[in-house]
Amino acid sequence: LITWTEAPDHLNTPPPKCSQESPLLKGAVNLTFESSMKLKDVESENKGVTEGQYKPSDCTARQSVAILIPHRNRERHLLYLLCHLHPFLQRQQLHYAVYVIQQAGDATFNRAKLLNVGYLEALKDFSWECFIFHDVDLVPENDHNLYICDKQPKHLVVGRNVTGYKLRYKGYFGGVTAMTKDQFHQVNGFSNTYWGWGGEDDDLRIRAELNKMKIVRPPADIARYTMVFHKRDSGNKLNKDRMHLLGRTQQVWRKDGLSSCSYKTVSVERLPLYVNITVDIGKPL
Ligand code: UD2
Ligand code: MN
Repeated sequence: LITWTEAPDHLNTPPPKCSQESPLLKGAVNLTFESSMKLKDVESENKGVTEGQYKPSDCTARQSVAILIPHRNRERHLLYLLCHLHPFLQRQQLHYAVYVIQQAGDATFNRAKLLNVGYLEALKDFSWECFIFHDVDLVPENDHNLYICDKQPKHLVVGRNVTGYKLRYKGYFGGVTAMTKDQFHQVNGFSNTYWGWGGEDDDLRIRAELNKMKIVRPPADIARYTMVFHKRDSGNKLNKDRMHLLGRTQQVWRKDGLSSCSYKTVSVERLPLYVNITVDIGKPL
C-alpha cells in the first residue's frame, strides 16, 4: 500500500500550452438579453471565475488579458455584458480578469481617463500582457473574434447591429480595442483631457500612428457586435472641444497621458465577477 503525502511531481508542473485554436469556440451565436436576468445567476454560471479572474485548468493560456470597462450608471448593460463575456472568454481559453472602472461623483464623464486608471490599477495585480478597452454596451457576437493582442493595435468592432455592421469610417478606433501593455505604454495611454462624448478614440489612433503603428482589424464577418440600445447619458454631453483637442495631439501626447494621470482611488472591491474600482478623476478645468 502506498499513501501519497505530497502531490506527485507531475501535478506541480504547468499544463501544456493551450492549442492555437481553442476547441471550445462556437462561432456566431444568437444573443439574448433577458430582462429577468440576475447577477446571482450569472455568478453561478461562472463558478470558475474568482474575483473577476479566470485561468483554464487543463492548459496554459497563450495570453493574459485584462478587460477594462469604463462605467457609470449603466448597471443593466454591465449585467448583460458580464453574462455573455465571461463564457465567451472562457471558450477562448484565456487567462483573463475583468475590471470595471467607475467614475465617482457627477462631473462630466471621461472615458479615456478611466481607461488610463484601469491600466495603471490592473498592473498592480498582475503584469497583464494585453489590455482590452471595452464599452459596457457592446456584446461580441462571434467568439472567433479573439480577445488577444497582436503585433499592432487591434480594433475589434468592425460592425454593429445599429449601423448595419458597416465600419463607420476608415480611422474608426472606438468601442472595443486591444493593445499590449507595451504598445499602450509607448503611446502614453489615452489623453486625460477629453471630457464628455467623442474624440478620445480618434486621439488614441493618432497616438498609435505617431508611433508608426498600424491598426489591424479581424475580418468583418467575425468582428460583429450587438450594441444594447441607449440614449446619450446626461453626464456625457457632446465634447465641443474635441476637434480643437485633436489638432494638438501631436504636440501634447508625450506629456498628456499615463505619465500625467492623477486620480484618487475611492475603493477597490473584489466582487465574484469583476474588480470594481471606484475612482475620483476630478473634473474639467
Ligand atoms: C462611441 C464609441 C465609444 C466612445 C464614444 C465617444 C462605439 C461603438 N463606441 O460610443 O468607444 O468613443 O463614442 O466617447 O463607437 N459610459 C458610462 N456611463 C456614462 C457614459 C458613458 O458607463 O454615463 C461608458 C460606457 O462604457 C459606454 C461608453 O462610456 O459604453 C461610451 O459611451 P456611449 O456608449 O454613450 O457612446 P457611444 O455609443 O456613442
Ligand atoms: Mn454606446
